[in-house]
Amino acid sequence: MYKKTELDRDTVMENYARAKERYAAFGVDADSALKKLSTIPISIHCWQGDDVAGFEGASGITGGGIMATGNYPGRARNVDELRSDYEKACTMIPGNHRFNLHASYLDAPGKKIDRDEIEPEHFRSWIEWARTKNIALDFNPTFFSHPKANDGYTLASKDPGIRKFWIEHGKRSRKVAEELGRELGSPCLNNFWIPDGSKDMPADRLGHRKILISSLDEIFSEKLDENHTIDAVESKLFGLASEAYVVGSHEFYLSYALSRGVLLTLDAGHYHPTEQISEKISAILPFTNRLMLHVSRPVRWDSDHVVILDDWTRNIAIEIKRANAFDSVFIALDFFDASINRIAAWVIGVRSTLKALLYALLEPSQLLREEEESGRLAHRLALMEELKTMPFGAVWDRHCLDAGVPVGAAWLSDVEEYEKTVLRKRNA
Ligand code: RNT
Ligand code: ZN
Repeated sequence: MYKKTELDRDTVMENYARAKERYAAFGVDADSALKKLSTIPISIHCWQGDDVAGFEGASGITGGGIMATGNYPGRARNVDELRSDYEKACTMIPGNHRFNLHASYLDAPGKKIDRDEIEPEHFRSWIEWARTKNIALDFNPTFFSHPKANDGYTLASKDPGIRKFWIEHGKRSRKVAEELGRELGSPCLNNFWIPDGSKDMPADRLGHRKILISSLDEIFSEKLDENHTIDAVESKLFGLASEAYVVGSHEFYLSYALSRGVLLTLDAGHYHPTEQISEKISAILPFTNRLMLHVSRPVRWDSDHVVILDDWTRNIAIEIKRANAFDSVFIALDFFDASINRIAAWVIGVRSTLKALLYALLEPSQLLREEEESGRLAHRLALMEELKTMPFGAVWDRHCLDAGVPVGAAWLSDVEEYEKTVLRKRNA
């Protein structure tokens, strides 16, 4: 069993000093990398805390082609529990980050507010909470876990009544996002993902896509101040029960985003199994100037496993760094694992994403490019491999120390304690 071991301050500082020299030999300044890392906000999703259940009375996600699997005890069941769980996670995560809400996480106790009735007021307590934490909020309309989404289509439905309901939800979500952004002084990214599609071969692919275009155009027809909110659309390849056809495919939303000037969201789990979104960044950015990412980990399918420091995540960070696009590529997380301690899931996912960013910031990108341009391709490959065993961990430890969060695996004991004293006392 893991026994808590603490690296003392002096050891962290000494290790860092040595690591700094090693990186300096490649022309990389570790101090600047750390400085830069502390300025990059990650949009951390609320839905890892409660298996995407939300506060409308559901005990878990229903429909929509996504699924949270597992029944680890201690899921947050209400606003207060979700907030305190998240606050606990933050004590183990370096940096100041954003919090990403879904419309289904409204705070309207005792009232039944349907999706076409949401108002900024229902998110007032989130604004107050965020203000006291000095963080900004992002938002997502919720087009799943609802009886009106049960037939597989929402905004792309051929039923005018269903369509009208969801268009109203989309419009209202923009008003909420606008208020969150205005009140908290930072543009709220409002991400539209809809589950629409079909289990088996449709007879009319084009029809639904034309309907989706007109629904989205209607939702986005009112111009809102981008200082307050920025609309985004997220594509997908397939979902559970939408295996044969997804209306909002990659080509659909790429074209929509380019022609309408809205933000495009690339989710790491929404492509063919070997297709990496890192490769798409440099292909799309020159045309859009900005992008949103859902960093996730697909295991064989869009399984939304907890993000780890794997090649995929590292490649995403490296591409953003090489393009010097930290201000124009917005990094959000999207995973939900109900089979392990949910606070640990948050901490592992965010820390791993930050590690990937730090790894990228410590890359001697200019040197690699020079080797490439002068045809020394073996050097390029060799250096990329050598970089993997550089004392990267010593720089990461220093980052945690500076940020006042546990160094190394020491945070595990904190999670264990919280599980014992808080989570295990909740009756699921
Ligand atoms: C679903 C999309 C979407 C959701 C969240 C909960 O496949 O990835 O982003 O995971 O909105
Ligand atoms: Zn996503």
